[in-house]
Amino acid sequence: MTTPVFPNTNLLIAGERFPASNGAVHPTINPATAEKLIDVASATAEDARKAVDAAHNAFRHGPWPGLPATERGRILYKLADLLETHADEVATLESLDNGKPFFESRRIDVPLAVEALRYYAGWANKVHGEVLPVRGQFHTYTRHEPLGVVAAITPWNFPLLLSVYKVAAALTVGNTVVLKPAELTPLSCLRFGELGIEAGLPPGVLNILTGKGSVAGQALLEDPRVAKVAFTGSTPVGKSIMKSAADTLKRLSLELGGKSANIVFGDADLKAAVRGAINGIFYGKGEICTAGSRLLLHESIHDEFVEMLKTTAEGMKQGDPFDPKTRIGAQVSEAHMNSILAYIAQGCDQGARLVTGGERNVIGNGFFVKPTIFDNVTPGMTIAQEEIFGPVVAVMKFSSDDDAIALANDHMYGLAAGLWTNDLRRAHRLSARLEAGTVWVNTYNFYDPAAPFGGYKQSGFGRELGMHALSEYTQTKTVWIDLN
Ligand code: TAP
Repeated sequence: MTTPVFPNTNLLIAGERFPASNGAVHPTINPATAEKLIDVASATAEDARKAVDAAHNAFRHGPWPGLPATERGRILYKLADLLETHADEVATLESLDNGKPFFESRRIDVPLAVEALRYYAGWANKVHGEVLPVRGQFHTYTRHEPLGVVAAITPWNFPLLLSVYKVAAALTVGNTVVLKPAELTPLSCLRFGELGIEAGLPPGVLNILTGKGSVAGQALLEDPRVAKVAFTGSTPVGKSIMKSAADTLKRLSLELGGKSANIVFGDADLKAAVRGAINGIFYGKGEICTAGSRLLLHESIHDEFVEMLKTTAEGMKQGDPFDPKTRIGAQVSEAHMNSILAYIAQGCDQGARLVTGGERNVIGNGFFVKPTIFDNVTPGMTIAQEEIFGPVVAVMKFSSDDDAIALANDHMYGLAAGLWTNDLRRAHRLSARLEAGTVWVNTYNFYDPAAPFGGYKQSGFGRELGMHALSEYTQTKTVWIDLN
């Protein structure tokens, strides 16, 4: 493990560091050992107002929105380069704070964040308006203008990556940002803020407000100067954010929970599908919004598949995130581990068959839950309905395409789905019928900054990534000039 270099853990506001106005701090904990890492400033509502002051001032009076677009792009490219240079260090912070294997944060989280920055840096000078063919003697054109201050509120499962998605898209078109990372995992975002200053972001363009969502986050929602909230998190908090944002009519994008169906047909390449099912549920220790937590198996391959799944799950090394052999890390907190264990108990109580796992993995004091497979799950069971956000998969059987689609779609969430089949016609036909924002065919959990991502139904609305996300951070102005 690279020796951790902790970032400055004060708030980053207007390019300067401040403790919380009341001096409050909260500890961040290493989930793999239950030991404290470091104390981090816990922002008050007053601090949130100060951060919005800074972002608003930077938007109204600072150079950022009016910079030549190529120059904004250049600074974002520089930020990407700096993040790449410091990838070991930032990935170390991410794994220490979140408990995910270092090979995931180093090979996936940080490189994807770098790619997203470069992707949006490239868009900086490609967003422009149009001249309109209106009636009469007018020169009429549109401008795609930034919104102003964007509050980005992010969860603990991909602390850096989900923050960078929002920050990169918002900044490239000239907005300023107040980023409120999850209280449990603030370190990588604090380091990112430092790199932002080094890259040349003017003061106030990117402010980092660590602390509680119910205090600092809520204050951002209530501030009329915040034009937009970009939120990733749970569906219940997303709903409360929508209510709070209504008072000042903020624009919103909400990336919320999921209970995604990963569907394996009888004609699939079973070895590949097992790998996909394992990756679908155990990558990120199941703390992934797109987790393939409902595994639907065709009856013809069900028994064989469950056996293969069990053998693979039992062979996965769990433990120290910095051991290169580790494939499954520690759950983010003790409270979250206990919530997963409570869901497992409900699964047993409601009659699902526990195939493997089902208990805490006692490794020191870490918050480890063994990879868990439940078979004979029925759609009404709690483990088939609720997002567990842990390494727990619910296996269900189906007999026909219609049956599979009904099982998959009959759910309040619609974030993602997987299809495993060698029948191309079935793949297209069913992709169209699935009520999900992303459908993966013969792959799972694949992402790219060019591919838009977001939910159907109660998994939220708005899209991150791709060119589609840019319209979430701009507003269109029409200018009429009378030529007479
Ligand atoms: P939440 O509890 O919803 O928290 C997300 C963020 O919102 C945190 O920064 C949190 O701060 C803040 N927050 C909480 N209450 C708030 C309030 N009243 N006002 C403003 N901000 C508030 O989610 P989580 O437990 O961190 O993450 C897990 C959830 O995120 C899962 O449901 C998962 O599906 C979802 N998720 C979705 C996606 C996509 S892309 N759809 C991706 C990843 C995760 P605190 O840390 O202080 O609570």
